[in-house]
Amino acid sequence: MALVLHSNAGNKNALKALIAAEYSGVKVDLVKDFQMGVSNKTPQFLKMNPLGKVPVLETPDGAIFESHAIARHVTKLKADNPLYGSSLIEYSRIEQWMDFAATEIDAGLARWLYPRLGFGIPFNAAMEEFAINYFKRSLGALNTHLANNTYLVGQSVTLADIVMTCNLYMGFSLIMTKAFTSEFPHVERYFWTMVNQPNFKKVIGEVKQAEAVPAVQSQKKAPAKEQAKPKEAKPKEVKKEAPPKAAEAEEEAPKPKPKNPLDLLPPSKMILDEWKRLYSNTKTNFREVAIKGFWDMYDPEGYSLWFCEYKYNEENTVSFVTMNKVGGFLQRMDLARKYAFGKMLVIGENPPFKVKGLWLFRGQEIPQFVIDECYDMELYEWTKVDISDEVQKERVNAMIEDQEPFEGEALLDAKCFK
Ligand SMILES: N[C@@H](CCC(=O)N[C@@H](CS)C(=O)NCC(=O)O)C(=O)O
Repeated sequence: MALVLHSNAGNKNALKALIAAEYSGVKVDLVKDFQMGVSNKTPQFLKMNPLGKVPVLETPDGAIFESHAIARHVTKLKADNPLYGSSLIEYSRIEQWMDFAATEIDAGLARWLYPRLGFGIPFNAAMEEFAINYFKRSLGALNTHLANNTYLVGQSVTLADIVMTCNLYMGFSLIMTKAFTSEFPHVERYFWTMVNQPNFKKVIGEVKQAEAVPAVQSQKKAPAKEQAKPKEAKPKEVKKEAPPKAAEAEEEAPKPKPKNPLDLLPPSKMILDEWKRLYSNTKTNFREVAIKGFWDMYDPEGYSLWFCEYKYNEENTVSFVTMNKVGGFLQRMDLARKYAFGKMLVIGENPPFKVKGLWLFRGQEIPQFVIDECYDMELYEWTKVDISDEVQKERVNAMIEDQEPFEGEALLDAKCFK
């Protein structure tokens, strides 16, 4: 019998096991046609979990409830699973962060979110203020840890990252707006990096950040459906008279995708793919072939060039964390592949490392959808290149070429977005 997970789809507690299963190569089937409030109240279900809560994992040896226990079980099915680290101290720290994710992040978030959604404790403004401050203290601690660590433990994804990200997911998608999370830039970077990992993306899909804190809704009778469908929940401000929708979102008819305004620009003589091909295929005489080819193709009316510089270079004290940060940025720029080319340099032999880059964008401005969708953009200072200035033009060349030394310093890393 295969492993069967009983839960509604998109439930952040069920996602933990499903993502762990992806990383571990374990097959876990999500039960079909699960109906929250019905399927989990049947006598058969209550035999598996007397509380009637999801998720529950049905195994050939019996059922397991509690999302962390389930995720641990799935992880342990793979011998020497790197999700559990590679030493006792790593294992213990993974457990530490899993507990932190449950007792600080999840519990802290629940004290803020649930009264607004009308679940459990009734809403009270003073209590909310206390809950937010308490939660911010936990997020602050997490942010401090992530300032110098790409992952919670060690140098790759562990079960702690899976659990933490799933708990943060409910917050990011339902109540933690950009205005709130910008106080915790390392948590932001961490969260968006995690949800964009292929094994996460496969399970969670596209994640959108809440645009507004949900309005206070009237108290629900049963305090149990709070997390029924965080994935489909509407993060937008709900009108007072509207029926509560956070947990039971209806299916919406798919809207036609609006055209990207960049596709409506007058055609350009510069074919971005041609430039990307030339860049990739030039192995020798880079200046004479690729750089010259770039300026021959460059269309200053259809495209613009931008320098960027990381605003918090003093924080770049660990080489691999800095390189991962830049790698995450390029991953998140994926949405702009049709409209952009970029070079990112990590500069210096010793910390703190400087991160500087050059970007070519379709149009005369940095595309608005890139600013809106890729939160890294605001971590950089952006300056439009003045191509009539030979000094700036030469700086463009040096960046495209990964010229070393760059501005008198060695390069630790150079990454290309193409
Ligand atoms: N600590 C449990 C929490 C489980 C939980 O609260 N599940 C909610 C949905 S996410 C539920 O099933 N509520 C239904 C109910 O309370 O009847 C875990 O991590 O699995």
